[in-house]
Amino acid sequence: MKRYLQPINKILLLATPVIASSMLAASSTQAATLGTSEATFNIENFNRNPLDIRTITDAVTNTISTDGQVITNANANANFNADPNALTFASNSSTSKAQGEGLSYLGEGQSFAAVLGYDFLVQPGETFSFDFNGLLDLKTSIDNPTTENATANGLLTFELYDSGSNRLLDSFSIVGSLATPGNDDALEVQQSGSITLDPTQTYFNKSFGGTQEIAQATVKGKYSRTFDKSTYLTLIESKTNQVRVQAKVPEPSTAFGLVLSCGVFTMTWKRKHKATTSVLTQNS
Ligand SMILES: [Ca+2]
Repeated sequence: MKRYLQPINKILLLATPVIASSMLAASSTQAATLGTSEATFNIENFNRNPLDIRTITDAVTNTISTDGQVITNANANANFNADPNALTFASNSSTSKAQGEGLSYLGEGQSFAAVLGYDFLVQPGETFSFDFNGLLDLKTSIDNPTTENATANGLLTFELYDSGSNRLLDSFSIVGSLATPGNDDALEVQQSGSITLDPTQTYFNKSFGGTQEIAQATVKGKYSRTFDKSTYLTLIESKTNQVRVQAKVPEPSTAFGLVLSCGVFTMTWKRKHKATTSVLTQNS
């Protein structure tokens, strides 16, 4: 990781909120689909300040409709407030939603938000610590499993690296996925030994199977690790949320004919991107 010589005096770094949305409407109104994937994360009570900070946001939507109505929204926000004389905290959120109605359409949304803190300095025998809380919330809903499907995926993670060696020291992640219909459903939490979750304020809720599915995780916890030598630490926290809803006409020949008809086929692609760094890692 890049080392910066001058410590932060006071910086509030806001990634420009990004919003991508698209909507296509056509004649028919039939069965409906819905997919949402949301994540928020807050980090506070840092006992050390970073020497540099970054925030990243990104959002993308894609809609296609040949016979139906589809709406997608993707939003991302991130901020990091580093102040040696006050509270240092970071927070960010990411939301992707898609809903459709009709016989033939596709809607996709993807959002990404991240905060990065570079070079927290910890002296020999000292402890680096912070508190965190966050949630990951996925939902899918369809009416007709033979013609419709909805998926929602989310990944919320933070990692601590030794800035000098780039070695991963600790990590925490919540991974969720829903496929409706389908069995590709999951909600998993992984954490390394320096991370403690508060059991009284950590909840998991999942409902897999059927035409409406849910995967939700609410977490509150603490990171704390003591170092036996002088160490610079880098914190990278990020979240990616993706949704997709789709419906298709049962007869492939009919759908193919519609796609080939340019007068009926419409497509939009909107992308808004704002990043304060080029070091953007994004699931695809
Ligand atoms: Ca499922």
